[in-house]
Amino acid sequence: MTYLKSGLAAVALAALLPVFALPARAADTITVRETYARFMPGAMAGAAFMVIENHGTEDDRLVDAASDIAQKVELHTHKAGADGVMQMLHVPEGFVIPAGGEHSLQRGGDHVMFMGLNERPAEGTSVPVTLTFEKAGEIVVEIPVDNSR
Ligand SMILES: [Cu+2]
Repeated sequence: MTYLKSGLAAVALAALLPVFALPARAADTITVRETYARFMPGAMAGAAFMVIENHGTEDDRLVDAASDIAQKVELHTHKAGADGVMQMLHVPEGFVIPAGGEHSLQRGGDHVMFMGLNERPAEGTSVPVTLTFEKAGEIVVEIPVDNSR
């Protein structure tokens, strides 16, 4: 019983600590929904998609993404090159999330790119990703792996 209690206390503490570490504004202004990630066979890379809502009164900007699952994580977009072929581009300045609005990361458009996967995440699991916003700070999201989308 003592073991169970201390175990629960440890779990509760672990659950609370990251929340305290986050700026309060993150939870107040930014909400992330409809997350999913795809990891295609044959490539040690993948991408994550989501809708980011900004409930604040000022525009914010997604400026970085990080995860332990890959050696490199970047904010990317798709753009037609001079030859009309769609190319992926790194967007170091990130994506504006308009005040009172939302911005979608979606197939064929803006996305979070994972390069150099440490191992391929299994279908049905989830991958932790830390999103960094210019004003709201860091938000950790668990993104479900769904290769069927
Ligand atoms: Cu990409």
